Amino acid sequence: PDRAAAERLRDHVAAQLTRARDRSRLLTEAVDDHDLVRQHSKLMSPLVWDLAHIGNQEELWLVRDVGGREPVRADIDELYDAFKHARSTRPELPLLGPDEARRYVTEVRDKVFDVLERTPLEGSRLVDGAFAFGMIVQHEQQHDETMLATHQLRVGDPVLDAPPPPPGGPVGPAEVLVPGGPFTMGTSTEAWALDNERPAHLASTDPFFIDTTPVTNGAYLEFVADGGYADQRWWSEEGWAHARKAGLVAPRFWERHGDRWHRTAFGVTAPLDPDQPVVHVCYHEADAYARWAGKRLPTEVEWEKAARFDPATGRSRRYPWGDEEPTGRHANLGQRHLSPAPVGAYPAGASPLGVHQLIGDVWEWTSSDFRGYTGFEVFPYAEYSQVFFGPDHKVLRGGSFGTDPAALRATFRNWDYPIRRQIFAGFRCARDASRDESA
Ligand code: AVJ
Ligand code: FE
Repeated sequence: PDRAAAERLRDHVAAQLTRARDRSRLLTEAVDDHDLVRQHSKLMSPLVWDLAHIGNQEELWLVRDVGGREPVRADIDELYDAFKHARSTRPELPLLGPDEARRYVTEVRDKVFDVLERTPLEGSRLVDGAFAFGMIVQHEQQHDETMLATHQLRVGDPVLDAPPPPPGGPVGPAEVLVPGGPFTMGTSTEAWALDNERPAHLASTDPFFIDTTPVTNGAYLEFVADGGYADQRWWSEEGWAHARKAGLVAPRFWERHGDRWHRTAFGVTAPLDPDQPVVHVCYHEADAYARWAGKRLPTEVEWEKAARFDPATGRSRRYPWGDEEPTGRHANLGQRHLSPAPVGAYPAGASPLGVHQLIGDVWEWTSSDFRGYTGFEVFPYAEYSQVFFGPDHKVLRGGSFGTDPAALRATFRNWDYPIRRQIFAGFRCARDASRDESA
C-alpha cells in the first residue's frame, strides 16, 4: 500500500530498461550492417541475432506473460530460442535484418512501457511483475556484455571509445588472511537476484589466504616467460590436453613483437600494461598459473566470503565496500572503460579485510563447478540456470568492466566451459593457511 514506493520502483524499472536499451543501441549502431549480420567468431552470434533475441525474450516475459497481451511476432520465437540453434549456426537462419530487428525491439519496448504503467508493483515479491522486469533488464545487459565480447573478436578499425581507467595505486600486502568459520552465502532478499543465487544459507571455510588483487599481466608474463605453457607439471590432465590441442602459448589477444608483448583490445594494439589484471584466459590457464605460483584457485565459497564477510560484525555485506550500490568510485563496471583498471585503482571498493577489485575489472574463475545451492528452486524457468548445473561448467564471480551494475551482485554467479576465453575473464589465487599462519 505504499504508493510512493511503488512509483519509485516503477521509475527505477523504466530508467533501467532505458539504460540497457541505450547500451544495446550503442553496440549495434557502432558498426555497419555488414558487421551486424556477419559472424565474427563461431563462438558468438551475429550481433543482429543478439538484438532481436533481447526483444524476443522481452516479448515473451513482459508483453505476453506479465502483460497478458497478444504476441507481436509469434512466428520468430523459434529463431531466437537459444536452445534451438547453436551460436555457430545462427548466421544461416532467416533472421530479421538490421532495420527489421530495430523496428521489432522498439515495438516490443513501447508495449512494455504500457504494461509497466498498468502492472501493480506493490509488495514486490519474487513472483511478481517487478522481478520479471528486473530479469529482463539483466538479460539485456548480459547480452550487451556478450555483444561487447563480439566487438572484441571483430577485426577492423576501432569503433568503440571510452576514457582510460583510473590509475593504479598501493594495495598493501600481496595476500590477505580470511578467518575460518561460517558466513552467510547467497541471498533470499536481493529483489533482482536470480534463482541460482538463492537461498541465503550458512557456508563454512577453513582459514585461507586470498590474493589482494587479481593476477596482473606482469605477473602472468613471468609464467609465460618461465615456459609455463610448455611445462606439463603446472597443468591438470584435461588442461594440458586442451592447451596442446588448441596450441595455447599466451592469453587470447596477446601478440609478441620482438621481445615485447602487446595486447589488442577493440581494434587498438598497445604494449601490455603490466599492472592491469590479465584477461581472456581460460580456466585451465588460470589453474596452471596458480599451480606454478604455488597456490590454487579459490573455491566459489571462499571467493564470496572474501567479498562479503565482515569479521567485525559477522555479517555478510551486499558488496565488499558495504551495502551501497556500486558507483564509479567503487568498481570498474558498466563499460565505462574498455579495459580492466590497474590494481589499486579502486581503494574505495576494497573489502573490510583489504581485498581489492573483487567487483568489476575481470570475471574471476573459481575452482567450483556450477551447482544449485541447498534449497535451490527453479525460477522462473529451468533453462535459465538449472540445465547448466554439473561438472561441465565452472563458476566465475565478480563481473568485468563490461558488466553492468544492474546485472551484478556480490552473490551473482556466472558460469562457462573451462576452455572459454572470449569472455572478460581473469582470476586471483588462494592458498590454505597453515596452522601457524592462521593462529
Ligand atoms: C549467465 C552469461 C552464462 O549468456 O549464456 C543470456 C546469460 N542467459 N541469455 C549466457 C543468459 C540467457 C548467460 N550467462
Ligand atoms: Fe539470452
